Amino acid sequence: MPQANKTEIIDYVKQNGNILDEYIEKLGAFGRVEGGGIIRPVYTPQWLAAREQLVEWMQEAGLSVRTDAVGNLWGKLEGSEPGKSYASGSHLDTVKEGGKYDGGLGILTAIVALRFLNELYGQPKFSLEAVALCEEEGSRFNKTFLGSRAITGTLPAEELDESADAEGISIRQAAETCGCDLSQLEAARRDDLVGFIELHIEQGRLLDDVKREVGIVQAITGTRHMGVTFEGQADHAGTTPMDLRKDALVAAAQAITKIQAIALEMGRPAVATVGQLSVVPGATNIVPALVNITVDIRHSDQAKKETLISRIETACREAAASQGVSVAIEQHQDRVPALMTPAMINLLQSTADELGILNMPMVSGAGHDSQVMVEQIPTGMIFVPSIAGRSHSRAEYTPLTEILPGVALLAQALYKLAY
Ligand code: HGY
Ligand code: MN
Ligand code: MN
Repeated sequence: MPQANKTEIIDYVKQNGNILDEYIEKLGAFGRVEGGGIIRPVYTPQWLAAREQLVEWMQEAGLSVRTDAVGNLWGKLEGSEPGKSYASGSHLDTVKEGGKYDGGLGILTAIVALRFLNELYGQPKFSLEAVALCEEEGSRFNKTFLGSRAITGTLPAEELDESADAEGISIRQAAETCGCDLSQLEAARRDDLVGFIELHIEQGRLLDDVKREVGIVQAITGTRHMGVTFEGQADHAGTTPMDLRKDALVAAAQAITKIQAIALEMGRPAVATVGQLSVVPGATNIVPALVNITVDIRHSDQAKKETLISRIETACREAAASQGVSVAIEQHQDRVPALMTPAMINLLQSTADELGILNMPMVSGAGHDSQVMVEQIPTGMIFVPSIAGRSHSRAEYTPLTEILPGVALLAQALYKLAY
């Protein structure tokens, strides 16, 4: 068995890694809108077309390709010893007007790493798989991690019918339009996966600030998503005295400023974000009757996350009471902080050191499929820098020169695991 020496992988990645530039540009074109952001929610035509393009690149890499019940796309480099696989990948969907690296880069680097290992060393002992996870962002349905939860057997079938998009289309209906056979949901569970590594952009500015080449993720923050509805009373804007109103929007506005103050007061890494707000009936001359907001609450310490949630819920109730309106709080999703697998952290850390790749331990403020995968599969994450920390924005950017060290680390780690 040829032994991968340190410079071989690095040199090969340097010589051949520019294929990633082409892949990133082409994948980013699926769903690109005026101005440069990408809209590629799961099970949309642009999502399906992007997946078709990945099929081509996986086949060019010498991988055998298949899709599972929820539309995850798998490219496999069959090992000489059947029965267990190591996988690498990330999510194919994007946020609204997102960048071209979030998720997509993890898929492309997995394909390229397997292609390079295949070209350098041929068949591995254990199978290696690149995976395009169908959905992570929750940008179409208010359910997230559909792909990784199907793989870990933590996506209950009823969820496929519980959640609908803005047009009232359920997850099941949308998936079936893309040819998914959801009767096989159980079979999407992968008990033969013995390791998962996700390469992802940092989406923060630490690596860029301190000029480290890669981050070795130790833990991923815990996240709570909730919907808060303030219900007041629609009234005439001209004839209803200020002291007799039940104005749902004033209540929401008070709650929003309190939410920000609470998270600021708790201090980093506490964060809380009101990302969506809708007003009904939503007319200039009508006192707002119904206001919906979404709140994204995160902390890497579970107890502090619970405190943050409880203080924010209290603030919403107090704001509602101050305006004489009612309030309803609905939990959309909750993930506890996830520690990456120590053996995977050690593998990535030691391999980065061996390859002379400047690295540092990091906690992720962003959620990732790895926090789901790690519940059942030894999992590790590699971060590459985000210039100026920009992400979930068309300004998202990472130059190829700052991606390639992560690719070399990924390839060498997978080599150690599977050859
Ligand atoms: O929201 C997140 O942290 C991830 O991008 N889904
Ligand atoms: Mn994202
Ligand atoms: Mn992501």
